[in-house]
Amino acid sequence: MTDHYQPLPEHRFTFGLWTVGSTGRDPFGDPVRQKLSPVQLVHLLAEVGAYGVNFHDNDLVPIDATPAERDQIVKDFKQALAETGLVVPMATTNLFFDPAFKDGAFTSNDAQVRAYALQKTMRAIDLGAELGAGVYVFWGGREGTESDATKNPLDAGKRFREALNFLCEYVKDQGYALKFALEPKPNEPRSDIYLPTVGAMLGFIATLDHPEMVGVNPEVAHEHMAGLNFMHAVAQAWDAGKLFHIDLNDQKFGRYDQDFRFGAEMIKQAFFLVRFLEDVGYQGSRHFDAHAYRTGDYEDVKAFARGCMRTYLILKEKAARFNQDAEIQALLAEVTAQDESLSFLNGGYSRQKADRLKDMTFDRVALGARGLPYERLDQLTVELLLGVR
Ligand code: GLT
Ligand code: MN
Ligand code: MN
Repeated sequence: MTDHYQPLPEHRFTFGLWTVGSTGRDPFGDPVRQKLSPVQLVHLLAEVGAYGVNFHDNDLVPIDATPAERDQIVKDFKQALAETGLVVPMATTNLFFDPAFKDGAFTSNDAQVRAYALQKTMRAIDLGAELGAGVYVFWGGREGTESDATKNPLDAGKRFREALNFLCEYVKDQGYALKFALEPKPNEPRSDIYLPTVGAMLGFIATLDHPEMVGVNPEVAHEHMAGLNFMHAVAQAWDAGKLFHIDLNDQKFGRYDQDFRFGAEMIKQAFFLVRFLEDVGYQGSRHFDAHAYRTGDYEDVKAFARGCMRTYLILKEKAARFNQDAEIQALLAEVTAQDESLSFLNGGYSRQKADRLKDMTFDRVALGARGLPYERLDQLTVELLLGVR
């Protein structure tokens, strides 16, 4: 029997080395799983059917590795990729773990730290480019404050802008085919992180020297931490031509960064997200930035990874069903029907149109009295998701 939900390369399912490689360490407890090497993780991902693997510089090459160690690690990693057929669509820099970055990297008050962060990122970009990455992510986990007595947000914004402008020029100078994707998060590990939402990042990108090279990497959990509708944020990024990458996972509102398996918590939101991505024809990676429960062993980690992809594919099938459901589509056609008498407003402003519109009379009371069948529409959606439709 064929499995409809089998992951295939065309689905572009990717995982970070840090995701399936999470040992379950948290602020309250030690690791519960043995650390696997990058090569072992590539084989694990191949076994579960992933298409690609992403990494931070130090997921692959330890921060204190010698050049000879680096070369050996990269060689072994490339061999594992060749053996399994996995690719590296995205790479990033770890600018949050080392104590040097305790007060930020590009936005640190310390000029030495900022320069070191730039140097570390250039080297990590070289590594990403060497392994074929087309997208380079920036998650500024430490770019923020506990107290606003410590840093001026205008200085921080200026420093962050200068760093990105410098790195865009570096990429152009090297001739790399690499685009940047900025990943917002409202807080954790800092009390407040600068540029906390997708909307904030989009506004910031417009102020860069090469905005065409820079987009966003929205993450489900990060918008949910801020209590926001993730699909709306993704839609805004898409509309701006800036959806360069996406981090899929799940999260309860109002919690710390839980990074749960995709679809583990908010099925309805996950459904509308998948439907959006599939309907608009998003071609980028479906990257799962999540990790298995701390209670699991590596068999459960595989179940977690398979679960992320399987839920995505089930929701994709549900989205196709939603789009073909006659009753749902009839209701949608009813509520979105065009009014031909207003078609003169199409195609933008003219003085004549404005005058004509000003002369019209609207029956405000009748407009307000119109019933909208949204309860029916939503219940049909829920029934479809619950599998009785
Ligand atoms: C870290 C963070 C993620 C980012 C990763 C990329 S690292 O796990 O929580 O959201 O996407 O730097
Ligand atoms: Mn997260
Ligand atoms: Mn992420």
